Amino acid sequence: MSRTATIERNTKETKIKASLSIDGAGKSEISTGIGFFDHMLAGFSRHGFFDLTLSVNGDLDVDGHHTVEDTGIVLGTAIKEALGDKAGIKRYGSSVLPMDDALCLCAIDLCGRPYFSFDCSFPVERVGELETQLVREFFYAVSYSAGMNLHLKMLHGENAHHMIEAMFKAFGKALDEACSAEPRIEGVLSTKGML
Ligand SMILES: [Mn+2]
Repeated sequence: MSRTATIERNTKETKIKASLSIDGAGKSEISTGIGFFDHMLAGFSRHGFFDLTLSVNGDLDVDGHHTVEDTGIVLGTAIKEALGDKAGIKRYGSSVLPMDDALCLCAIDLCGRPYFSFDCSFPVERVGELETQLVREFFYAVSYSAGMNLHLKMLHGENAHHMIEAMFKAFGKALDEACSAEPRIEGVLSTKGML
């Protein structure tokens, strides 16, 4: 059974098409109109071994908010759809990822309930065309759309490019672990019997 999802979402603010394969090779084709955001999503894909095709046409004449938030909604929805009933997966995943001065912790529980914790403040307002305050909006949208507990904590960081990149890569690696198979599990890993 292939763990893939294709999502199309159109509003007056954004038009988004996305295809995600959980069991990929880390290949991506990403165009959001925000170069630095593309670079971050490619890092998520590469280091989590997710194949991701993503085309976003958003109202960047307003600002980047709708584009980044709606991309998070679509990615979270794709993760949820692709995972299906989550039988046989580890469910929990975590990563502490360094990138030079930056050190980011990411912990995930694919429990079906959204919970979001974000402990990070950036030293600058934007990196390239991406407003740094939108990073939180993106991951918040991913967490509630996928129905996951998501904790992100910057343990150290000075350079915002490194900090954000470490965060996206840590998220990719933690999610890869949470989605991966655990052969000792029969059914889903929950005493309730469902995730
Ligand atoms: Mn970089």
